This record gives sequence, C-alpha cells and structure tokens, in this order.
Amino acid sequence: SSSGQLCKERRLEPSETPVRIQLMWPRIMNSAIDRTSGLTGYRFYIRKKDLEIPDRTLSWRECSQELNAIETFLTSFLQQVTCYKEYSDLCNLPDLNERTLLDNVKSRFQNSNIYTYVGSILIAVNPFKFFPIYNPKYVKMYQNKRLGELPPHIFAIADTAFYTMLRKRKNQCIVISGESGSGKTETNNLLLHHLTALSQKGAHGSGVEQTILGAGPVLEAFGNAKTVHNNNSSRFGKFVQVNYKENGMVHGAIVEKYLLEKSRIVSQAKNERNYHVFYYLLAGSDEEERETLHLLEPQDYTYLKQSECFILDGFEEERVDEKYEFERLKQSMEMVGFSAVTQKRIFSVLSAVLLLGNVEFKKKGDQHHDESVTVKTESVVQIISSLLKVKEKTLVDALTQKRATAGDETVFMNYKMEDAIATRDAMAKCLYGALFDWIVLKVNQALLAKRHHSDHQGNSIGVLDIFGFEDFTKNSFEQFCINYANEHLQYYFNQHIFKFEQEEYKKEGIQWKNIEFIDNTGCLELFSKRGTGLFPLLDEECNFPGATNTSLLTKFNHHNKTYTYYQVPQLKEEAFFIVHYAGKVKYQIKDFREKNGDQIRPEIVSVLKSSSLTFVREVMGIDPVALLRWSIIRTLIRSVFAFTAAGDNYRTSNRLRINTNSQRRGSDYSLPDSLIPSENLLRKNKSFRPKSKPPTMLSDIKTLKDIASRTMYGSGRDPSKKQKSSVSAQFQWSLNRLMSTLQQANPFFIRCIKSNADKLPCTFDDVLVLRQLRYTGMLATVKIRQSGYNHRLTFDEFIQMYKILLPKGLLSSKDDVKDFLEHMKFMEENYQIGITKVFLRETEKQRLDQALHVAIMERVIRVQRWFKTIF
Ligand code: AOV
Ligand code: MG
Repeated sequence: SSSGQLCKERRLEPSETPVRIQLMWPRIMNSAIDRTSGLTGYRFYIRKKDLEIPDRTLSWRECSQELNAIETFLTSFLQQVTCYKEYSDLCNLPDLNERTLLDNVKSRFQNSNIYTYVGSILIAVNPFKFFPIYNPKYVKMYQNKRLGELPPHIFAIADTAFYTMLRKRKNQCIVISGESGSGKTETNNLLLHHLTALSQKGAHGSGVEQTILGAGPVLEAFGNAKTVHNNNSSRFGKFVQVNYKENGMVHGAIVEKYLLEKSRIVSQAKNERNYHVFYYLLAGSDEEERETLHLLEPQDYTYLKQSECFILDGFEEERVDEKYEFERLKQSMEMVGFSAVTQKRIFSVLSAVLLLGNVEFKKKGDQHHDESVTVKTESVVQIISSLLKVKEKTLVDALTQKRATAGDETVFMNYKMEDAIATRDAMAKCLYGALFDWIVLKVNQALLAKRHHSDHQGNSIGVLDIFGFEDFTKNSFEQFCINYANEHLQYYFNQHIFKFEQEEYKKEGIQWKNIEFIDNTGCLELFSKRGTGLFPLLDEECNFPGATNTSLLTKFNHHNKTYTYYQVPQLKEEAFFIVHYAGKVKYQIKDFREKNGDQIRPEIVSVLKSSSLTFVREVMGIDPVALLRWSIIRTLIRSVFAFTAAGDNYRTSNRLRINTNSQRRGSDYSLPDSLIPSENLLRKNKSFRPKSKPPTMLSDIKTLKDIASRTMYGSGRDPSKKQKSSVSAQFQWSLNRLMSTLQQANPFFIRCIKSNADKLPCTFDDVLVLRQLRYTGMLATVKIRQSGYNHRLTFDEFIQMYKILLPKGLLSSKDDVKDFLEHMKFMEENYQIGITKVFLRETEKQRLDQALHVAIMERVIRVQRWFKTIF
C-alpha cells in the first residue's frame, strides 16, 4: 500500500524509453518493490546510504517507517524525472489538471521559457527581465514558419497573423489581455516591431514603419505613468491597425485611443507619479530650454511633489535614465513628424500645465462674509500667460470668476477658494487631455500622409493594448471603467474560444461533449442593462437635480443588491463590490458623479482658444478637417526638402520597480468640449458629420474626414448624439465600436501573466500565477483545444485543396470525401464529418498535407521523366 502513490500509470511518449524501478534493498520486502516496478514501468537504483537505514535486522515497525521514507524519496524522485517533462503546448499535457498546468508553466519559466502555447493562444509570463530573444536573428528565424515548429514566441504569433492575412485575405487582430503589469504593452511593442519588420524584408520600407515605431514611445511618454502595480502603466487604451498592401508591404496605420486618466495630472497617490513626459522634460532639457520654458525642479511643482515620488526606483542596472529617455522621446517625436519648433511648443504647453498647479489664491477682502478669492502668485500666472500666449487678465478672470446670464444681463460671480482651485485643476486637465488627443491626431496624419495610393486592396492587422485589470486599496470611477473594459475583453475571448466553437459543432451535428466555462455575460449586464444597470443609473443620477453620490449608491444597492455580481459591504460604507471575472473589487462611490459628468467650464476653453499662438488654438480643437488638410500640405512640402530616416530605436530598456501599497485620489475622465466640433461647426460643415455607421476598418477610411472623425470621436463621443453625453456613455460607445471592429477580424489571443507582484526578475509566485490561470479560464481553454478540431474546411474547400488526392478530383461529392477519409485510416476521434464541413485535428491535417506534398512531388518527377524521354 505504501507504493500506492507510485503505482499511478502514466502514458509514455513514443519517444521515451521505459525504465524499470527496482530497489536494491535486500532486507525490505521485495514484493512491495516489485509491485512498484511492475506498475509504473520504472526501474530505480537507490543506494543504501541514501536512505540512511541502519544495517541490521529491522523490526516490523521500523520496516514500515522505512517504507514511508522510501516512498517519500521515490515520490520526489519520480516527480523530478517524470512529471516535469515540459510541454511547449499545453494541449499535449497527458494528465490535465490545474496542478500540471501550473507545474508545466512554472518549470518552463524556470528554464527561461516565458512563452507557452495553448494551441494558437499564447501564454506569456512576464519575467521582469529581458532575455535576448527579440533581436533581428529571432525576427528572421520566426519568419514564415508553421506555428509550433519553433519554440513558442510572440514573433510566431505576429508571423502567423501576417501570413494568414495574406493567404486568406482577411483582417486579423491580436488581442492582448492580462492584469496591470503583466506585460501587455511590452508585448504590443514587440508585436508591432515584428509586424513592421516583416514588411521591410530587404526592400526599403515606405517610412510608415518608422512612424508606427516612433508613435509607441511618444504615446507612452504622454500616456503612461508609474502606479503601484506597474512602473510603466498605460493610463489609456490603444488599438493600432497596421494596413498592408496585397504584396505584404505596410501601407499605413491608424491609432485609436480610449480614455486617458486625466486626474493624474493634478494628483497622484503616494508612490505613484504623474505622466513620464514631465520628468523626462525636467531631467533632459538644456540650460537654454530651462530658461525659455521657465522650468523648475520636480520638487518645486505642486502637481509633482504631493505623491513624494520623483524617480523610478529600480535595480541598479535597470534604473531608467530620464535624461536619455528625453533624448529618445525627441527622436521618436521626429520619427512621427514633429519638427523641433512643434516640439518646443508642446514643451511650453507642458510647462504651463505644471505651473498651473503652482497658482495659489488668497481671500480678496478682509470681511469675514466675503469668501471670493484672487490670485496670490501673480508671477506664476504671468509666466503661464506668456507660455500660452493668452492675456494675463483673461487668464486671471477665468481662474477667479464665472460668467452667468440673468435675463439679458451678464453677471460675473467670484469663486470661493475651492471653486478656484477646482477651476485651475480643470484647466490643467483640459489642456493636457487636449494635447494628448492632438498628438494622436498628428500621429494619424503622419501615417495617412505616407500612404501613397488610396485604392489599395490589402488587409490589416489590429493590435489591442488596453489598461489591465486593476484593484488598488481604493478604487474609483477610473477602475470602474478600466475593469469594465477588461470584462469586455474576457467576454470576447469566451465568445471566440468557447461559444462560437461549440455552437458550430452543434450546428454541424457532430459528436460533442459540452465544455463548461465561466460566462461573464451577467457581469457585463450588471454594468449596462437598460434602466437599472450601473451605467444607466449613474447617468440618471448625474442629470438629477439634488442628487448626490450617496443617493447614487442607494440606487445602485436598491436595484442590484440581489444580483450575483454585485455586493453591498457588510459594514455601512460609501462603497460597493463588483465580482469581476478576475476577482472581487471594492469601489468607493466618492466622486463618481463628478467624474462621469463632463464639467469643463466654457470660460476655460475660451481663454485657451483666445491664445495668439496658432499651436494652442489648434490643440484646443479648431476644425479638424481644415487642420488635417493644412498639415498634409505642410508635410508634403517638407518631405520634398528633407527625408529623415531615423534609426532603429527599438527599446528594450527594462523598468523594474518596487511595489508599494497606496491609493489613488480623485480624477476626471472628462473630454474637453473644445475637442468635439461644436454643433455650429457640424451644421456649417455637414460633410464632416460621420455617417451613421462609423468606419471600422482602415480600408474603409478613404478620406481626411474619416480619419478626423475616427480620431476625434475615437476619444469616445457618440457622433449621432447631439446632446453632451457622459464620460461613461462615451466610453461604452467607443468600446462597443471596438468590439464590432474586432468581431469582423480573425482573432489571435495573447494572455499575459504576471509572475510576481513585486516586479522581481525571474521570480515565480505559484499562488499569483495560479489565480491568473484560473480566472482567465485556462484549464477549460486547454480542454476545448484538446478535444476540439482546429481545422475545419467546407466540403468545397476540402475538395478544392486536396483534389489531387481524391480519385474523382474536382468532381468529388460529399460521400467521396467521406470514403476518402476512411480510406486514409485516420484515427476516428481525430476527425469528424459535419453537415457542411470536415473537422480535423492537427495530426490528421498534417498527414493530409504530407500526402498532398508527396502527390505533387510524384507528378513533378513524372513530368521531368517525360521531358527526359523527349529530349
Ligand atoms: P501592462 O501593459 O500589462 O500593464 P507592461 O507591458 O507595462 O505591463 O509591463 C510591465 C513591466 O514588465 C515592463 O515595464 C517590463 O519591465 C516588464 N516586462 C513586460 N514584458 C516583458 C518581457 N517580455 N520581458 C521582460 N520584461 C518584461 V498596465 O499598462 O499597468 O495594464 O495599465
Ligand atoms: Mg500597458
């Protein structure tokens, strides 16, 4: 009985030689040992001294103790020699359960193999240390190889997507998911690197490649920041669609962005930072720039010093050099077409944003009842007005008073202290948000301007990198939106991997045992169901006079407390729980209404628009079509005179930081009005109004109008809605549009996994990884991939493809195909005949292809012989 555990049978791989276990231990019952050896087929030779058993006759009791000792020894030994065989594709695991899944991923990780397949799905475990596996040698090695031919790699996925697109003439998309800090953005960058490299193959690239690669670092500098989960956390989502010509050359691209976290501009939680670009600028600018831009030290800015975190603390050799990052940023800006002058303009806007935080106010009068304020730090306002080229008085007025109309009269009302501060912060957020959107627009223009012919027939590959699932000590509206987006992605994954697949098997009438998966439709419904969903309730409460966040919470609770995915905290608290696919998250209701409402005061926008600098007015959103047209003319003129080919700046710098617990404070996702063309503009310029169905694929985008509408509205406003919509409504709308774009493409999935929570290199935390494997549904995914059929061809497709093998060739019928497959003597469980399709597993498909190859070669040889006989 002591050998019971050892007796478990294990299927041997054909390549393995069986070994017998035999214990060379004469005084211990041989029968037990024989049983062990007989059943497992392993022979063990264990030295007596290894077991530390005294050399004398043992009592019965001692014997059983010894047996236990032997068992323990053998179990651990067996585990080492047998269970830890690694499988690069989890579908090949002979014994599938959570434990073997985890063990396999872990032992691969420990051998520096961070990638593992589940069929064509790639699991990428973030090692927090760069391995030399992304250099050009690897790019080349992975080109045009069958998936699985080489060890798992991101390049293999990019390559397969590329050749599938060319072969099937269908748009592809690569969806990267995973929690915050799991490696999505790095993966995204590496993918784009490979996707652009593929098209360059020897020939000179069109320059679009450089622009695509330059866009990454620019957007990261402005849209990424240090959080407690990730030192380079994306605070916006992005979808990059690379378009190819029929011959596989890159033809253009388009970048869409989703929600930028604007609250970060004015406040960050302890140990978190503001957007990278501020620190780069302050570290890297030279004396002259410091003077003209009126730069101070990071410690001197309110917007940077509150969180008491200025540097990205990493391991010695990994430390990010922000001076160098500034140089790199400037180079990347050049790659996307920002001239030195434009760069300078951008930097002065950044300087102005930072200085806004230093504007302080003081009570105007001595009287107790008069609470109105005036600017205390006049010199700061003076500098800001010179940087933005707006009149000082206009700026001061906008910061200290609001205009209201009473009847025919316009009256000015002075702000109280907190209103003035809120207005100042709103201005900073508005300006930075507008600048970010403007940068995205410019990047898109640069990509558009480099497209040569508009009548191409090619397809595209889209790569999605959003903000990962987050759970901080305190979660607010931002996490509410971010986690909702992640639910959407999980839903999309489920649909493709489980739902569509199983529905097809059912529809085709083949034998199939249903595989259970955790469906998150209910959670999505909790957010968006009509009337009583969290989003509709939030919008309702935003428009309801006299409503507060507390009344909002009461409504949430009232309508949803019986819902499985919603929970009310046990202690009375201004918070609620949502049970997400990736875990239960507690959200604080504070500021929900304010953050969802779009409360940018018109005074702020108009003061910025009154700037005498064209740049500032442009950033604040003047007719985007005119803007595009003008800048394309400029780009064309410029490109006649100069052509810059920037070098390969691919970054592999690592960023490893220390994890600290803290919370994030209030924020605002609001989109400035200025960015949305006003209704007047829409009315005047009817042609600008997007069609009811927004263009979904790059190939649909033919005009400047399209690109402007995509980038402007891509920020999340439903163009069909005239009235101002809330942030959450905009976000839902843009997510739905993204989903419909994805639905039209053939997806590849990359699931990023965080190896440990402390950003430590090569450290594997079993509990953390298992949790992620669990909530991503990996076990069920492996099951369905093991028992599912990867290849499916309609009878027509099958006949067309294998006509040479079929006795009746193109004239074959469905029954002929059946007969043929029977004749091929395929394993019965490896193929099935459906109503309209043939379903095949990988092995049988490979055998078919091999047979096809042989048949073709035979024909070639016959033709060659025939030629020889003639000549
Ligand atoms: P994320 O995009 O998934 O988080 P990142 O891609 O920013 O995560 O990765 C976080 C950090 O992990 C990076 O800065 C690198 O230091 C390291 N890392 C990621 N991938 C690799 C890799 N393949 N090899 C080595 N190190 C890697 V968030 O944006 O927070 O959801 O919102
Ligand atoms: Mg990211």
